Amino acid sequence: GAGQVNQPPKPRSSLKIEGDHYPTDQWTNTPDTILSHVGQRLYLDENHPLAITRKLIESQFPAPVFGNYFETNPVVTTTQNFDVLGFPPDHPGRSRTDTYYVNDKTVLRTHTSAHQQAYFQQINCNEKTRPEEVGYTVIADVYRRDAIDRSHYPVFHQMEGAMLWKRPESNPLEASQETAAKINADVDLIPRHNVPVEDPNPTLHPQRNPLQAEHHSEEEVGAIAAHLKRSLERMVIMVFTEGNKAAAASSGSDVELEPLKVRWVEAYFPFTSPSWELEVFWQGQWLEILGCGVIKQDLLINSDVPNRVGWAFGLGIERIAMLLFNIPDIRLFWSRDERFLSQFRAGHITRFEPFSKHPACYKDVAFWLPPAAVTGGSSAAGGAVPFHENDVMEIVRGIGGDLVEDVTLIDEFTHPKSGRKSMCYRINYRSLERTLTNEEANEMHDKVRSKLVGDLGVELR
Ligand code: FA5
Ligand code: MG
Repeated sequence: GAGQVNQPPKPRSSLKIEGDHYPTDQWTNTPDTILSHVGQRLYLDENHPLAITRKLIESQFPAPVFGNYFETNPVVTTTQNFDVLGFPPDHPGRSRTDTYYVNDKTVLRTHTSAHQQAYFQQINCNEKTRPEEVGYTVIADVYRRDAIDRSHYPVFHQMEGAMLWKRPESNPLEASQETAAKINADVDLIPRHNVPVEDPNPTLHPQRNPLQAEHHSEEEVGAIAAHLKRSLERMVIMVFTEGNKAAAASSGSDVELEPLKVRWVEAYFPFTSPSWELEVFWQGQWLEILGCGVIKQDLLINSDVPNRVGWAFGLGIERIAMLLFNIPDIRLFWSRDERFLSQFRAGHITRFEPFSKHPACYKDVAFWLPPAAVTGGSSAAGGAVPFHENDVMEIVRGIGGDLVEDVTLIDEFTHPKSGRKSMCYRINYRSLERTLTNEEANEMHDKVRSKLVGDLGVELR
């Protein structure tokens, strides 16, 4: 009943994850609802759409140049997830509002980049036995406190990929023409395509997308960027073509298919420069599917491969699978419903047939922030906690779980006299599997309301 919510959660002295016990502390913010997703390895379940998508992408990054790997344990150190990659101490990604901490030194990885250093070291270790393997892909489950909507889920899957080239041992900058020529020869090996791609910005921009001038020449970076972009464009075009073939087959006639629209956008990551994101136009909007760039040389130097240069990318597998199978809601990937699972078979790309959509149930909650709270800050352990929207998301997720389709801020204002701030969120309660009763939705909503008061100190309006 609703009474339960006001009881403080049982303090846990340790968290058990993949068989290991981790002591908790004031940084711990990983709830059991999140831990229940650990170890499912959906990407190995060969008839699951995430596994089918993994195989398809891996086929674009084949042996002997690439090894295709996976990482089952999501627990990594803050060093691996942030420090090694050059995240500054005040980067918002480090905050407890964005990341699930196991304790102050350990997190659930927020991206597969947490394994970059280990895979670069592996390339170095394998130099004698497998010198031709200079690239890799690695797929894993990743965890983020994030918004709630149809393309965001707190647990999702990323595939990281990277490829390195060897430079001359001495004066690599002086011999950069040679390195660039070698990389350009590899660019020519990637088949061309004729899909127009929007790419309005120059490869390098002195402020927004700088060259690592102390390490790289413009020729080298131009060649690496060309290889990176052509490899990823080809992968996306292949995925989209497979999806369109499936669409044509399932409709049984030659329907007018929406042409593929792709664009490159400048981006920033602490561990690449220059950096980009690739977006695909899907169902009326631009959907970001991956981030990538030229690997920071300092990271390669610290990972036992100082004499190599290269690129890396990280993509959201669910985002690609949604395009491929036409899956409309990211929650479906976790469904055990046979009406979902029975539609997919290893090696086959088919269009998802939605089962009847159950009615939405919208409930609003409006509240005043506590007088001291300000928005937009990041919370540090121990100190006064500023209001952060992700805390609202986490409360809703903890109570509604997969019965919540999305949460949107519909109103926000500051009272002219008191200066207090009011927020109104609209929660859409909708099950993928059945019709929710209004009583059920009300019960969840009441719990959300009291937990907002209890945990965030807001005043309901
Ligand atoms: C990263 O995570 C970088 N590590 C990517 C990278 C790797 C850059 C290597 C450079 C070199 P980003 O936070 O943008 O970047 O996430 C990458 C992709 O994960 C996004 O493009 C998107 O496809 C997917 N993604 C991000 N958040 C979510 C979410 N909550 N639910 C589902 N997919 C998501
Ligand atoms: Mg991004």
